[in-house]
Formats: sequence, C-alpha cells, structure tokens
Amino acid sequence: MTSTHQDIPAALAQTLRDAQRIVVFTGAGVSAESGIATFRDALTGLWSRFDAQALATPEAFRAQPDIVWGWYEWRRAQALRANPNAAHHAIAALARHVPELLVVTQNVDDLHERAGSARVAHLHGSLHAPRCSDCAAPHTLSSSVTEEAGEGRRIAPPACAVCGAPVRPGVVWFGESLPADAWSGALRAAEQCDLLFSIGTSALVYPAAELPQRALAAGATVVQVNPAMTPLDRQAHCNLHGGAADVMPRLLAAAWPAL
Ligand code: BJW
Ligand code: ZN
Repeated sequence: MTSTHQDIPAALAQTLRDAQRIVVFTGAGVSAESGIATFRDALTGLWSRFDAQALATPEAFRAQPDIVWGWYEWRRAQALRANPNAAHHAIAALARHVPELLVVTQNVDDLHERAGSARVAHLHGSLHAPRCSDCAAPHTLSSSVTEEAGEGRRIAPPACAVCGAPVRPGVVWFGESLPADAWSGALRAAEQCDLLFSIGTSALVYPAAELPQRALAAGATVVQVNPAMTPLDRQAHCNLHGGAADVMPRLLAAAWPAL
C-alpha cells in the first residue's frame, strides 16, 4: 500500500487503534523540519568539502580531531537552537493512546525527549554526552556553544579532566558497537511489537536497519514515513510518502478523530 500525502488509509487507522505494542524507529528525517540537517545533508556550505561518512569514524577523529570536534560543535549548536516539531509531538502523543510504545532513534539530538517521549532508546549516542577518548570519563559541556562553532570551523577538543586525553563526541561512529542496552532493548521490542513505524531514515546503516526486518519476520505490520524511496519500500506494508511533521499528526487524527 503506497499513499500520497492526501490520504491515510482507513485500514491503517484501524491497525493503529488496535495496536498493543508499537515501535517508532526514527532517523534524521524526523528532525529535518526542526532545522537539523539530515546526516547525509549535514555537510553543506563550508563543510561541503568533507564526506560525512568519512568524518564519522574513530580514524578521522584520531587524524584530524579539530575538524571532527568542530563539525560536532557546529551540529550541537544547531540542535540546541532547534525545537521539537509536529512529528516529535505526534509521536509523544501516540504513546498516550497505546499500552506500550518505545521510540528507537538513530538521532543524536534530544528532540524526542523534549517533545515528551518518555521511553527513548538512542542507538547512535548523543551530541550532548561527550566522553574521554581514552578513559571514557564523561565530560560536561556548557549548554551554550562558543561563537567559534561556526560553519567549517576547526575547534580543538577539550582535554579530559582525569587523564588529559582529548574528549570525543558521545556518538557511535562507523565500525563501533552500538550501546548494548539500547540495542538489545530495541531488538526485543521490534521482535515483540505488532506495529513498527520507520520514520525519516534512509534505512542504509546497519545494524539499526535490521529492526524493520526483524519486525516483519516476527509478523508485525511495518509502516514507513519518508518523502523519498528507501530500500524498505518494497517490504513495508504501507509507505506514506511525505514529510514526518505533516504525516504523523494526520495519522493520529485519522485514528482518533475526536481528539
Ligand atoms: C525525511 C524528511 C522529512 C528527509 N520527513 N523523512 C551490514 C551490512 C553492511 C554494512 C554493515 C553491516 N553491519 C555493519 C556495517 C557497517 C556500518 C554500516 O552500516 N555501513 C553502511 C553505510 C553500509 N555500520 C557500523 O559500522 C555500525 N557498527 C557496527 O556494525 O558495529 C559492529 C562492527 C564493529 C566493528 C567492525 C564491523 C562491525 C555503527 C553504525 C553507526 C552509525 N553512526 C552514524 C553517525 C552518528 C553520529 C553522527 O550523527 O555524526 O549515525 S552514521 C549516520 O547514519 C548516523 C545516523 O544515525 C545513521 C542513519 O542515518 P539516517 O538517520 O537514516 O539519516 P540519512 O541522512 O541517511 O537519511 C535521512 C532520511 O530522511 C532520508 O531517507 C530522507 O529522505 C528522509 N527525510 N526529510 C521524513 N521531512
Ligand atoms: Zn580521560
């Protein structure tokens, strides 16, 4: 079933009302309408001479810590300025209508929490929880970002207060393991849910992209929300082609019109 932005299928509204356990799996597209660039669009302007996939690695941080730290401070500044959008709010509201709902996000911002979602598993860490690259001691950043954190700026990472090694962003880079608790909780939820939404993700990065597959294999309904096609289009039961901040509130209104 493929839908344009006009219609929410009645059968989907019924599936939503009947669902007991929902997983909402999100990617960068859910924060796009809050003004946070998606991962694969995050290197615009002065950052455009770099390749996001090459910067998001431990090797890049070791070789060019000031470029990588500067990029993450620029993105942290964007996240601090941003507010949750209608998609984050609709997902938080949805949790109040179903017995069990887990948000599993690949995003490193905290917009789901700021919209009021209580159960959020962060598979790829957080922009707001840096740690020592050597001894892993947590490092506290100020809640504002220095004026230095402009587009394309190199910034030297702070030194760890415990051992002096460079502090690194608290995110999961390519080649690194996902946080064990977040990953095992997400897998369990995907295998036990009756409905999984995959929202605003290119579904290219593994192991996160396995979650919709696991849900499908366990017999769940899988619904995708994305303005573009992804590898999941062929398998999802329903593809809602549109922006998340437009589609998610309409989905909620279709299922519970009295609200
Ligand atoms: C909208 C919208 C709107 C726009 N509304 N939608 C199996 C097969 C192949 C490869 C691998 C495999 N297993 C592991 C790998 C290697 C690798 C991998 O997956 N590589 C692929 C590129 C092929 N995976 C790993 O390395 C992972 N670790 C691992 O597997 O550990 C075990 C291991 C250890 C040692 C050796 C080998 C294995 C770790 C992956 C960590 C990914 N981390 C990043 C960076 C985080 C920090 C940061 O943000 O900088 O996470 S990468 C990046 O991709 C980021 C994102 O969370 C993630 C997913 O991206 P996302 O969210 O889908 O964003 P985009 O930009 O791709 O897409 C946005 C979407 O939104 C688009 O579809 C738009 O259309 C849509 N959109 N506006 C709705 N308004
Ligand atoms: Zn240290």
